[in-house]
Amino acid sequence: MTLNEQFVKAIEDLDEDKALELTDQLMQNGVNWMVILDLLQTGVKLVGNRYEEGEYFIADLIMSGIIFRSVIEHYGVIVPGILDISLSSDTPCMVMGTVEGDVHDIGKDIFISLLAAQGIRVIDLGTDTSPKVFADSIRTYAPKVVGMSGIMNFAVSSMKRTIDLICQEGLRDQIKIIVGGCCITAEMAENIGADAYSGDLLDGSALCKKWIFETEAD
Ligand code: B12
Repeated sequence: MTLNEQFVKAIEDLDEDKALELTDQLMQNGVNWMVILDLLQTGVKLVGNRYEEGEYFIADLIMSGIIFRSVIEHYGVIVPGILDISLSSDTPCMVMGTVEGDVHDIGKDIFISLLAAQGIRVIDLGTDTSPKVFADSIRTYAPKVVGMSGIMNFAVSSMKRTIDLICQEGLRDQIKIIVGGCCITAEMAENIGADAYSGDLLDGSALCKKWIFETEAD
């Protein structure tokens, strides 16, 4: 079995110690963190499959989330706690949340870390974020961009309700909206009225950066 396969298996088997040990080896071999992220996602998908098959339970899903975070933190990608306050309040900002009904936040947090690393102040609205909280946050923080994350199948309808409310409240012209997460595709994003979808964190963060600094220059 290759090192990559062993790593995926350690995630699937929920063996945190092994996963961290293999993370060190992958890092020593100079493996890029985006590759590690892909491997992690493969591993948690296998955990999800075993959950669907009735072999794993909720506690196992929770454990897979814990291992995911601990590997990423071990690698030094997520910097918990300093995201909102590390940049001054006149730094251009965006707001970002997991949409109503959905509590999955690992993808959102990684995206926020990446944005923060590029000098973008990100207001994290957390999980299960109602359309009203999104709309209120636009009035409160005047962001250039609103980001929405969703992983449950139903999350796309939460995204739509959120965008509809933003339009009804006359706030749509002030912002760009990017959506992501495995509940949604580019076509769906267009249908619900988002400006962009990105399945790729680097492309997504580059787009946010472009939007924020383009509108800054206007
Ligand atoms: C860990 C996990 C949990 C943890 C979450 C911990 C946490 N803090 O997030 C807990 C235990 C809480 C959980 C709960 C539940 N879960 Co769950 N969970 C998972 C699991 C195993 C991994 C998810 C994950 O973190 N993936 C890794 C991250 C990094 O991936 P990601 O979020 O997709 O993000 C990536 C991209 O999508 C993108 N991205 C994400 N957001 C955004 C936003 C933007 C703007 C951009 C540009 C990009 C972007 O960037 C990331 C990196 O590429 C998945 C399995 C799977 N196949 O994914 C099931 C899974 C998602 N869960 C599932 C289910 C059924 C549930 C529960 C209903 C279980 C239950 N009976 O209670 C609850 C739902 C709770 C709720 N209402 O939300 C199903 C969902 C079915 C569906 N599609 O609707 C899955 C697919 C498992 C399965 N195969 O059955 N879960």
